[in-house]
Amino acid sequence: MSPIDNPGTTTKPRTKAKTKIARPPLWKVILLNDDYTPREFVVQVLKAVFRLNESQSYRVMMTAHQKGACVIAVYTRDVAETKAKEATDLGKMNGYPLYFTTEKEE
Ligand code: TYC
Repeated sequence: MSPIDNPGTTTKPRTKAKTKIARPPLWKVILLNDDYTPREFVVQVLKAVFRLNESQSYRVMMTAHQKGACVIAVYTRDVAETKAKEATDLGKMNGYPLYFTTEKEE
């Protein structure tokens, strides 16, 4: 607040070094299209692993279906890699080639 806004106050320059905490880099989880996994199965996996609701899941699935890939969400590296593996494994367990990959956000 300036001394004009609030007479009697002034702002001193900071002398003490303030520790800045860098934000951790974020990683994208990307859904890749394939020709075999049923659309409804993709939607179920998106809801279960990424906590998307029905319409968010449907939109992500359709974007991957039409464009080849779709970014689902961003997380810290560990979380992104764990979720991508969990989701890919769910497909594998059901005999589908469904694939999720991760990529560092620039
Ligand atoms: N292309 C699949 C089909 O036609 C559906 C699908 C959509 C699969 C998105 C994977 O990431 C995907 N049954």
